[in-house]
Amino acid sequence: MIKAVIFDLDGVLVTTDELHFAAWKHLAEELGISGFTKTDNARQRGVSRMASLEVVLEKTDRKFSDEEKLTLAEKKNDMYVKSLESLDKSAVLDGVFDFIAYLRSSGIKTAVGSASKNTPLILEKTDLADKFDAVSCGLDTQKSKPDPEVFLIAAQKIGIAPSECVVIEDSDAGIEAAKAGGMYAVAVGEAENNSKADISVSSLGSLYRTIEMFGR
Ligand code: B16
Ligand code: MG
Repeated sequence: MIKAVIFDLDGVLVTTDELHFAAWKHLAEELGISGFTKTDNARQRGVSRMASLEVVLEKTDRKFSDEEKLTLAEKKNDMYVKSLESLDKSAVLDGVFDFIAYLRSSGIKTAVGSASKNTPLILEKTDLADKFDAVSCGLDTQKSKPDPEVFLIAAQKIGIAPSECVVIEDSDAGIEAAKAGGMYAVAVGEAENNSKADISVSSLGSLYRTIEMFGR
């Protein structure tokens, strides 16, 4: 029985994945790294800001102290937050508003489970802030995906057992986190080929049927 759906944010609800990529690419170029690609960026999906920075730094022989790494991560975040200034609800992915409305009218709880510490800002700017029963994000957690903490906190906030939650994710780390937390995992977008997911869909549009399949 499915009683809640927990949405990842970046790449599932909104298109901010493109903005993360642009900011990391910019930082990489400033560090003299020219070949920072979408393939590198795919490994940053769902993981924390500091873990994402390591993906960039793997591409240079230069060594950085922990303090310098914090400064670099802050610099990337400043660029990223600047790029969020013009964000509005046009960044919300196709089918999201309709799917959330469907879930809520069916009595299924909704939550966000995102690694991003910018989650409240993004939800506010995209008109999604009042669409969820709870939000769990990088501001709540000590460990990042693939650890299940962010999803377990979301489940706790809405008072639903993990075994009655479905997580929708676009990252391999997120699919792993959902399964480690004892939840159903639906892979979308970039994670579509992840074999650990219970179900893969190309878009949220096909999820109406998916929820029915899980036995509502
Ligand atoms: P921030 P999600 C994740 O969001 C992104 O996919 C990942 O690339 C990013 O490093 C992480 O948030 C932290 O974001 O720097 O804004 O705190 O996919 O878990 O919604
Ligand atoms: Mg994501």
